[in-house]
Amino acid sequence: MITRRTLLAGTGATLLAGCDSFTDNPALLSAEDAHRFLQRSITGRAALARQFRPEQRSPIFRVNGTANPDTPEYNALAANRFADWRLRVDGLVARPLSLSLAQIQSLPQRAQITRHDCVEGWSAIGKWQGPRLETVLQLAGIRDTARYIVLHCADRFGSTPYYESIDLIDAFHPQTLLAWAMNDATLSVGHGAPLRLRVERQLGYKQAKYIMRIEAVASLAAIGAGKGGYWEDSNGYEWYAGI
Ligand SMILES: Nc1nc2c(c(=O)[nH]1)N[C@H]1C(S)=C(S)[C@@H](COP(=O)(O)O)O[C@H]1N2
Ligand SMILES: [Mo]
Repeated sequence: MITRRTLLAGTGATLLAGCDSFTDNPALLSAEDAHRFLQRSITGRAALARQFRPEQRSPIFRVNGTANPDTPEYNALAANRFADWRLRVDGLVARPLSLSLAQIQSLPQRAQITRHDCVEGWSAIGKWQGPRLETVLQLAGIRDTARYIVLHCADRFGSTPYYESIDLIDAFHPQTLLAWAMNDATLSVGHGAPLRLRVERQLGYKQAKYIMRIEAVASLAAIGAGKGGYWEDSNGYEWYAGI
């Protein structure tokens, strides 16, 4: 009878060459160890970002990237205080949605005070409020073929609208919000009105402002140049910007 132990004993020398320990090669782990290995890897990404006290908020929170989309469509929406704006939720979902700001504000809410880190070398602490992205994705009935969530934004760089994407671990993270309020006030145009993403374990450029559409996809290949985001496609930024 070939047990796991005899199998490993027979092949161990070659299999283990170059490995400091069993855990260097997940393929050699028992089911229980493999489960623990996966659990540990996932726990890292599921961990909460640090949250701060109200008095730790930054007196000045810089506006970065687009400060105002300033397109005719956006200006018309802003002039009416976004009463006519709708968030589209589509792609790999059972029930495509078109949500008003009032509907988004009436969903269960979460608020958190977190630190934003921009790759350009500045950070700021602010309070964000909105429904969890997961709540909206469940409402739309996200399909099990979906692997990524793409955020399509109202502002353009040249002729290209800003876009970003995250995977489902980040999309379902408890601190991943569709924020419509910042520091207890309705989001300003500078900070992404009427709706922006907060994905707190990621760098600044993943925090998409001016969200118009959320698309669930199986692959990023057909989005922009295929690297998952505006800066990823145009400037070689890393798609995974976890911190
Ligand atoms: N739509 C859109 N989202 C965006 C950007 C942008 O230019 N357009 N800039 C990103 C970058 S690089 C940063 S640091 C943050 C800045 O957010 P803030 O203006 O609220 O500080 O938004 C991110 N999200
Ligand atoms: Mo940034």
